[in-house]
Amino acid sequence: MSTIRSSAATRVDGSDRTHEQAAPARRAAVLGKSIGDYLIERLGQCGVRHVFGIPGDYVLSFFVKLDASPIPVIGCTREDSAGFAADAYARVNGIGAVCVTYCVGGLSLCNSIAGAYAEKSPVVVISGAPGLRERINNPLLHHKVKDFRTQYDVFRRLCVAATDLTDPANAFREIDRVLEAVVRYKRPGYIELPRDLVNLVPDSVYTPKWASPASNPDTLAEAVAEAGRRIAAARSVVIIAGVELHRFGLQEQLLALAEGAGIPITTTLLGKSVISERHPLFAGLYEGAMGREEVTRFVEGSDLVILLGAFMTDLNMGLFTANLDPGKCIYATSETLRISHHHFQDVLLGDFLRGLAAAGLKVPARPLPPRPACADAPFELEPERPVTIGRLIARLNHFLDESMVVIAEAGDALFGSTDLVIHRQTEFISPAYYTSMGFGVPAALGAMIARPDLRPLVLVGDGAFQMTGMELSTIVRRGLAPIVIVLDNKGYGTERLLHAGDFSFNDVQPWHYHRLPEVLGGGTGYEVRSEGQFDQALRSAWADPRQMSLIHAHLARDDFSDALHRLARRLRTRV
Ligand SMILES: Cc1ncc(C[n+]2csc(CCOP(=O)(O)OP(=O)(O)O)c2C)c(N)n1
Ligand SMILES: [Mg+2]
Repeated sequence: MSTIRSSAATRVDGSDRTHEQAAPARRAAVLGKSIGDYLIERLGQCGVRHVFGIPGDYVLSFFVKLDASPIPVIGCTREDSAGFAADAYARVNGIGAVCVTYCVGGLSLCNSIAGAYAEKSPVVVISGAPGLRERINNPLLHHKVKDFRTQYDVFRRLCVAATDLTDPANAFREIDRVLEAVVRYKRPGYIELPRDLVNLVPDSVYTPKWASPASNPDTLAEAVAEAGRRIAAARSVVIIAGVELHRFGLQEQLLALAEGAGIPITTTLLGKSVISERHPLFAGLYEGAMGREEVTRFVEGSDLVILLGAFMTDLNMGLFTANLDPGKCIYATSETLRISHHHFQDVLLGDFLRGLAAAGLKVPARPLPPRPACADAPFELEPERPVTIGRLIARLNHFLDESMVVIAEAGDALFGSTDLVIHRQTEFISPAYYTSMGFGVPAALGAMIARPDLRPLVLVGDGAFQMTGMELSTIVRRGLAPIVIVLDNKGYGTERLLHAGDFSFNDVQPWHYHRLPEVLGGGTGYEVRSEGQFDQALRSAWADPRQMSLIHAHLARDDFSDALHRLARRLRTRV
């Protein structure tokens, strides 16, 4: 029996295969397998190696099956956290999964899965449900909301594909349809599994078909030729690289094109770290008028801007202050290809990149914009000076190394870290478009389960930490060792800056965050107020890779990063 190749696993092991191709067809017929076993087998073939979640009676028999399978369950403290963990796992591993019980678990997942949809993270959601035989005469079973389809109706809206398995005869086909869409579109998919179907063996024979998307060769050739002519004719060319290059595993193709032709690369905020920020062609983070002026001028003054896998979101494009004339843009994503005002269909992003890289293009060299001052300037520690977000980031710039992954929460953790210099690809994980608070700590769990060799450095605001920071409990239980920095500015700093006035709704209870390890039964806490203390804590945390470190950094209530000041200036007029 041939098997579906794990497209996710290929990227993790560093091979040059991309995620763009869906797994190839498995032709052997399936007979005598239960629906639960089939789902587990297909998850594994798609590259899922762990499932995050919390059990419940409607999903218990499937959990028991998972427990006996090569795909262990990583139990979490809350379902939304499990969703964030699965999302980060998917970003690192190529695909992730979360498994919960009906409605009380599933509906708690909505926000995390909405974020995964918005930011293209391929997460498979599996929910238990009342058995089909239990539903006759519409009884009031526990966890039911309105009718038995309520949760399915919600997830249909949040996912690229959804199924509530109500007919054993087509269950295998439905499972494949959802998984295929998740792999192909890099968006979440939903599979609702009634509890009396888990061990049921359908009596029909099923022959899997797994369609692989392909470019139309003539359209591809025309698109590559037109783009090639424009690149060859331009005097100044720049690439804006977006997050899809990471999701589809196309970083090598990007580098082949950029290095071959000598084209400088900027990235969007969501695409930050899609290439190493130490690469000689890296020209900075492009965020329209919200970003650094030198980078904005460099991009907007170019004759030709090549946007690759970039979402035109408000935060990516500096609240739409980006000044990009479509007439001088090539805009290629997994969903669309536009060269100036010409639109092309049926051209895969990877094929387009490979075609351009093979065209032997060369563009005139030009000086790149200077890097942010804090990236290269030596950091002069001022031991007595109170910690500020700007100086904390500058210190971290000299601390990051190849083994670390930076996870930045929504809030000034994200905006401040736009000035971090990321050494490698995939090293910066953040909900930089959907910007849900609560992502950071659970994401550290997900990233470490996916890649135990990576050490997350989590930057999280005090407000966000109070939402899902208790996922540290799972981190301690599993003996994982992220370094978590709680940026304690005594409340919702971002909101404070957006609207003049001192409102108590922006305050949070000041916790003794550094004392949490005592409650959790593991890890070390550090409380820091000065640069000297921060430096010491960072060094001790780094030297202790066996357990979680929690650094509680006191900041002034009115301390904000430069990037947040720039954002607030733009946004204040709207809120
Ligand atoms: C789940 C969620 N609720 C509310 C918001 C709106 N919001 C954006 S930033 C922010 C404040 C964040 O506070 P904190 O985590 O302490 O970070 P800081 O802004 O202080 O750096 C809020 C409430 C959000 N983005 N996500
Ligand atoms: Mg705060």
